[in-house]
This record gives sequence, C-alpha cells and structure tokens, in this order.
Amino acid sequence: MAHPDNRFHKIPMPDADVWYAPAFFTPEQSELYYNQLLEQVNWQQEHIKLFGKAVVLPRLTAWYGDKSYTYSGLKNQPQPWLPLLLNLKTQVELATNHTYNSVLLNLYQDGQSGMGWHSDDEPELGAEPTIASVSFGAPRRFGFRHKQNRAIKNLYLTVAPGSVVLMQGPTQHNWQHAIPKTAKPTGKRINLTFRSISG
Ligand SMILES: O=C(O)CCC(=O)C(=O)O
Ligand SMILES: [Mn+2]
Repeated sequence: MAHPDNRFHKIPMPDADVWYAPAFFTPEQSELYYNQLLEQVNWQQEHIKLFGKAVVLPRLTAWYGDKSYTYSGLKNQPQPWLPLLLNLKTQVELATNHTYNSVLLNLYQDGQSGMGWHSDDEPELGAEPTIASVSFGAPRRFGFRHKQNRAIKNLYLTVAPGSVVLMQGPTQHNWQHAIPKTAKPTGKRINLTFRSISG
C-alpha cells in the first residue's frame, strides 16, 4: 500500500496503521533543526509521582501548543508555539494530511535516557489518535509490542535523524511503544510527537 507522500512506507504490523519516512528531512535540514531545537526549546526536567514517590524522568521534556493537557493526573499549560515548531508542524501536517494542535518534545541525553512501554491513549487524544513522531540527533531503537497477542513478535525500528513515524487508526489501542535504554555509547536525541488534543 502506498502513502500519498512517497517518503512514507507502511510498516507491516497487524491491528495497526504505522508508516515510516526514514528521510523525511535532508541531513542538512536535520542538523539545522536539531541545533535550533536544542537552543530554542525551553527544556524542563520533570518529576512524576510513581507509587507516591517523586521520580525524575530520564529525559528532558517540553510541551507547546494550543490546549492544556493532563499528564500523570496533573493539568498542565502548554507554552506558546515557537516559529520553528510551527514550521515543522506545517511540514508534517501537509505530508500526513492531518492537523495537530500540540507537540511534546523529548530530549534524550544518552543511552541511559529512554521511555518505557506505553500507549498514547489518553481520552483527550480521541479513539484513534494520529501521532506524528519526528526525530533528530542520534539514531535510537524504537520498539513496538502488541498488547493482547503475545504470539506477535515485538518489532524494532532504528529511528534515523530526520525521520518521521506516523501512528494512526487502531495502533494505540493495540500496541505499546518504547525507546529502550541502551548501554551502547549514544549521543543526544530530540523527538517531537505532534498530537491533536480535544477539550
Ligand atoms: O522518543 C520517541 O521516539 C517516542 C516518544 C513517545 O513515545 C512519546 O512522547 O509519547
Ligand atoms: Mn508515545
């Protein structure tokens, strides 16, 4: 099956609708955006409450957008869009034929910085969320694991700088994803997930 934007190819996964564009941006654009994001984004070290204890997230984060969002039971105000983020948002919107009103940014400092298994299935994302995940900086492994059927093998993509992973349809309902920690020497990586939040 083909995507209207020929940079994307479909990842063969049952009960999911996932597309990957390994070279959505050129290497030159990717390096420029990486440096600009590192510099311009108001990166925060967040803590979450896990079993009543304050835990430092193993990455820096930032939220930009139009709508407040609930995260770990807290209502958070996003920061107003930066021109750079609006520029990236527009390029991703045109290619994915979908509009987004917020972006979560993650800065992974090294291989010990990761993200555990989860689905992006908060009610304010709707029943079938469309999420466009853009990567810059060091390549990392991006894992998928089926939620119901243990006979289906986990699937791993190495997400390249300048790449986009598009997750839509039933993907969040049926699969989890993660950025596993790694002992390999690993440089900094920036990821942006463009989302559409209601309410
Ligand atoms: O860093 C990534 O590629 C994944 C980020 C992610 O899953 C999220 O922000 O929900
Ligand atoms: Mn996610």
